[in-house]
Amino acid sequence: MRPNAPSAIKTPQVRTRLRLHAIAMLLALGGTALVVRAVDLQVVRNEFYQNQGDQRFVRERAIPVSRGMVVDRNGEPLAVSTPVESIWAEPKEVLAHRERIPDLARALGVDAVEFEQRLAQRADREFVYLRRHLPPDQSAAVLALGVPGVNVQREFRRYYPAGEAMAHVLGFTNIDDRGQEGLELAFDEWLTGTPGMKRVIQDRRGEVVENVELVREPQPGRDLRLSIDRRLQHLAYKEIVAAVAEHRARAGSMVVLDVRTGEILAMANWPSYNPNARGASEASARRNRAVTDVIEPGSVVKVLTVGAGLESGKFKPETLIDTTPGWMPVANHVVRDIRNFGVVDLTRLLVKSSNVASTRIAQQLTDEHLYDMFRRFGFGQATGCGFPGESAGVLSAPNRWGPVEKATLSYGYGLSVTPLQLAQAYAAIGNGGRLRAPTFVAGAQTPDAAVLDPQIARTLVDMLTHVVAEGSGAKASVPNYHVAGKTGTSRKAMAGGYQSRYISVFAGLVPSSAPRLAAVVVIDDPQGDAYYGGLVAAPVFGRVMPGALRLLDITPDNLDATLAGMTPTTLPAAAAPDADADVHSPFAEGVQP
Ligand code: 59J
Repeated sequence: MRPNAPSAIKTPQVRTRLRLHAIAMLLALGGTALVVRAVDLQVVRNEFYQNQGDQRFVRERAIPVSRGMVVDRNGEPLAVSTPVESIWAEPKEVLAHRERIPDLARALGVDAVEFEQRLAQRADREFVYLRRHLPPDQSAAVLALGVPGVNVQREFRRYYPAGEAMAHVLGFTNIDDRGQEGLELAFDEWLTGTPGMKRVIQDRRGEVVENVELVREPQPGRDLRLSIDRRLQHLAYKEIVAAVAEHRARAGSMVVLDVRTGEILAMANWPSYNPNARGASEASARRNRAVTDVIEPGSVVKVLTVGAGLESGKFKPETLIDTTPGWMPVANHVVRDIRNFGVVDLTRLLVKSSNVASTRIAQQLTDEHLYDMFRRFGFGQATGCGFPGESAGVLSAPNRWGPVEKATLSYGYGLSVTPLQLAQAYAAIGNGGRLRAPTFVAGAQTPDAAVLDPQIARTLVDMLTHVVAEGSGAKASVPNYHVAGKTGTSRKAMAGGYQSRYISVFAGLVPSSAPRLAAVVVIDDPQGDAYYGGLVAAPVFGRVMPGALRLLDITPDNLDATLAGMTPTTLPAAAAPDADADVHSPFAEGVQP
């Protein structure tokens, strides 16, 4: 201790004062810090913390709405949304309880390490799905773990009770229940509705503590009633599957229309897929071929050529056409029949399916008239049924024709049509010459257009009745009903010309006396011994229609005379049986030009 430094000598009083001073200084400093901190929290960073608090506790939550049901014309379900549960999480919250992750991963059926990585990558998000579309009991097991930040959300999954039979027409939805294909896509807005929105207070586990307000009223999706008859659809699908299998064909389609309304009663295709487990299916199996795929129709369009001939006034039903010797040159081309049919009237033209006679009619018509006839019956234009991806087919304009194009068009080549277009055209013939856009919606009133004189339409139906009664369409016959129809067998055009591959077609109307149903059967590339339309496609019509007529309660027009004591009066007297009516006769080679 040094005497010359008295100031340094601290008395106990002085020491105490200093200590107090220091404490006061510290307190003052601390106070300042607190004030600064408070200002920081309450003023400077107020917004940030308020948001954080709000984010944790006040949330906007969607009020899920279910997608509308699709039902058949009788109200039978075709597409229904079943409730499922999706597990979601706030990644930060879960990561804050890392020790629970292995249990959680096990309950979710995922690898724990990958699961944690995934959460970490999405740590800045507030909402991450862990598993979607779980049955309620499974999601309950996950929730029972009580892991903070793990929540459940009600969602809907589409189920298609008619399975493969209806798959192409309905299409499907994605995991968010939005339409992706088919009618699910075409009517997506109608079916979807609008989810509601509410503001809620929830605790840290995501449980709703309080509903604060309704932000938006939920608008549930609306139901859609289709024109399809589910029972008839199953019948058509079953017979298409059977015919394709029997003839080892590549594909097959059938369309059944209500002649008077244009309603599509059935539309079936093979190959098909399971719409409830779509993952495994190939894209080619998912096409609604009846609407998206085109064929060269061949002979089934000859009835339009005959119709145009009658319209022209140059032909009457009994007008005779000489087809001898069964072929004819047209420019640098030869039009051939399978045999020499000799002299035929217009009914025989259809019964025998003479390419030569069709060509002779076409040669008497102007190009414009023939074109206009095909055009009026809907060829080359989408039908307006509204199906996504519908093909319009191709009908080239007369300024692009030469004599060969005109001739081949008259018996169904050089144009392409969908099975639905063919059915629409036949329905118009059956409907007294009034064409209607086909529709998938029950009770829809689509406008109709007069495209043919009703008298001529009636005459064509009667002629087509002979094709089934005495010609190549015999296997399309239906007990107790008169059937009108036409078979066709077209060689398939591919790179390198027309091949020894075929499309077998039948287009028909029933009952002939007052047609109610129009149906088209297309079997693509039958591989068996039989490939004629009369042997491959017509029998499908013959197997489906009895059930269809019964289901729709359509009165027979051909009851056994002993039962009903009546005979159809609208039909012309049956022609004498024809010695040429053998549809099994081997086809002469060398039909190609
Ligand atoms: C046919 C064609 C191809 C395209 C010919 C069918 C033509 C033609 C060039 C040979 C099989 C075959 C433009 S046949 O549908 O005439 O339905 O029960 O594919 O004629 O000129 O080996 N139909 N079919 N023709 N082409 N080009 C007959 C007929 C028809 C039947 C049978 C036997 C053809 C009675 C088809 C049926 O009416």
